[in-house]
Amino acid sequence: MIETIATTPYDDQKPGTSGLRKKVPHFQQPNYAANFIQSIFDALPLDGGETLVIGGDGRYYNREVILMAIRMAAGNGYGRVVVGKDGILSTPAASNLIRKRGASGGIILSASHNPGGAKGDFGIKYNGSNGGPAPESVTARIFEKSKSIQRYRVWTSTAPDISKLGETTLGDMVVEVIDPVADYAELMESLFDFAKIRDLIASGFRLRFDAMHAVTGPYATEILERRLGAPQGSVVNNVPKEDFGGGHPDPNAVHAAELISHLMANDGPDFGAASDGDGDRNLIVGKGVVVSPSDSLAVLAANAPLAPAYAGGLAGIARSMPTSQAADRVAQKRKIGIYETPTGWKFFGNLLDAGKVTICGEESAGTGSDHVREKDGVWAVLLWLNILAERRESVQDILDKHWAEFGRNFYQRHDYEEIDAKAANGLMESLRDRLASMAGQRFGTLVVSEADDFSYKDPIDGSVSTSQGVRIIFSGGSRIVYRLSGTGTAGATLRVYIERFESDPSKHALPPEEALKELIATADVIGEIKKRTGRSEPDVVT
Ligand code: VG1
Ligand code: CO
Repeated sequence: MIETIATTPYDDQKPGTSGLRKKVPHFQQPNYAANFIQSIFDALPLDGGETLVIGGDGRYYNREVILMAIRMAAGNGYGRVVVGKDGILSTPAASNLIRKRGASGGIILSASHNPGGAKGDFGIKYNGSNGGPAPESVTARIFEKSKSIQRYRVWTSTAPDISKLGETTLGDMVVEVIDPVADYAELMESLFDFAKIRDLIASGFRLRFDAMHAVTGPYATEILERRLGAPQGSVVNNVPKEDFGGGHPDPNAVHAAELISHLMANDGPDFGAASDGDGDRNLIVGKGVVVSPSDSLAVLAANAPLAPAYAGGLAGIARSMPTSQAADRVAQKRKIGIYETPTGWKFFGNLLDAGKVTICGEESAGTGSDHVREKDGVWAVLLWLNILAERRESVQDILDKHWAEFGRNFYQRHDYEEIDAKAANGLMESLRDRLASMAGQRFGTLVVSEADDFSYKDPIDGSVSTSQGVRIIFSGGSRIVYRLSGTGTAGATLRVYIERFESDPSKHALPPEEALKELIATADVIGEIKKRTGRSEPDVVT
C-alpha cells in the first residue's frame, strides 16, 4: 500500500557541486533524507513504470537511506529498481548501469572524498538517463520542490533484503539486487587491451592500488588481481568500511601519503594508484613521481589512441576551468576541440552526449571518457596501464617526454579548509570588486592581462552559469584562480589554483613550489588570504 506521510520543508537542501552533502546527524533529522528524495521525484517528469538505479559508496547511513529510497520509489510509481548488493555501487558503475539498463535515472548516495562514519559526511545526488549528474536546471528544480514539500510517498512494507542477489517485488515494483562489479568489469574489458596489460604484469611490473577502505576495493580486486593477474595483495585497504577505516578517502599527497611513500622507495612498485570514497577519482603515482591530475589528463589524452576504445582518436577534450591548460596544448597539436567548463562533472554531460568530446578531466583527480557520464577512477588507472603496456617506459619517462613535446604547465592547488564563511565570502567579494581595475596592474615581474569571474554558456543547450571562480591571468598565460568549494560541510573551503607554463625543457625538472614561487606569493597579495582568513599556510597542497 502506498502511504502518504505529512512532512515539513527544510530550507537548506540546495545541491552543491555534486549533490546534497551534510554531516550524518544533519541527515538523521526527521524526514531529512525522505524530503530530499521526494523532492527529486517531484522535480522529475515521471509517468510511472520507470527504472531507477540505486547505490552508494557504503559509508555510514548508506543502508538506511537505500532501504528508504527503495520504498519511496515503489510509493512513487517506479516499475523497477536496480540496486547493488548491500547497497554498493561506485559512482561510475552506477552511471554505467543507468545507461546499460535504460533507466530513467539513478540515486547515488555518497559524499565522495569527504570522511565518513557516524559523525562524518553523507550525501545524495541524482543522475539522469544519460548516466550523468543532473544539470543545474534539474538541481534547481529539486531545491524549489524541497522548499515547499508537504508530504512524501512510501510503500508501507519494509524493503526486501538487499544482501541477496536476485529479483523480488515490493508492491508492483521489481527490486533487482545485482552484483555491483560484474557489469562494470565487463565494460572495462571492452575498452582496454587486457591481454597486453596482463603481459606487462606477468613481466614483473609491480603495482599497488590503495582503495582507502572505500568503494573501489571490490572493483580493483576483481579487475587488477583476478582478471589482470596482479599478485594477491596488490590492492590494499580493499574492504569498504562505513567509516573508511577512520581515514579521509581523498587520493592526494596528504591523505594517500602511505601509498606515495611506497612509490618513493627504491625497491618499491613501478606504479601506484588510489581512488576516493565513491570511486570516481584517481591518483597516479610512478616510481619516484606523483603525477599531477592536470598532467594526467594531458598524458591520457595524448596517448589514449594506444588503447582499443580510443584507437580512432579523440573527438575533443574538456577540462574544468581551474584545471591546468596542459590538455589544451594536446588539443592544439592534435587539432581537436578543447572546452573549458565550470567545476563539476555535470557540465561535461552535454558535450559528451553531443559527441564533441571523448575525454574530460578536472584538477581534483577526476578523469573520464564517453564510456559513462561520470569521472572514473579505475578507468583512469586502466588507461594508464594500457599505455604503459604499449610503451613499456616508466611513468617518469612518459612525463618527461610529454613535457618535452608539449611544454610543462607547472601547477598547484592550495586549499584552505573550514575557514570562517564570512571571511571567505568577503575575500571573494573583494576580489570581484577589484576585477575591473585589475588589468595592467603589476605585481613583481607579473603583469595582469585579464581578470574576470568565470561564466560559462553551454554550447549545446545555451544555459548560462555565472560566478564560477575569479581568474587573474597574467601576460604570458600564468594564472591564479580563486573559488569556494561547493562540496564541504563545515565552514567554507577556499581553493586557490596556481599555474605557469614553461616551454624550456631545461627547466622542466624544477619542483613546482619553486617554479611557482612568485605566483604563490602574488596569490596572497591579490587575494589577501592571510589577512582575511588568519591562515598562514594552506591545509592541503595538491
Ligand atoms: C570538488 C572538486 C571538483 C569535483 C567535485 C566532486 O568540488 O573540486 O572538481 O567535481 O569535488 O567530486 P568543490 O566544489 O569542492 O571544489 V567528488 O569525487 O566529490 O564526486
Ligand atoms: Co568522488
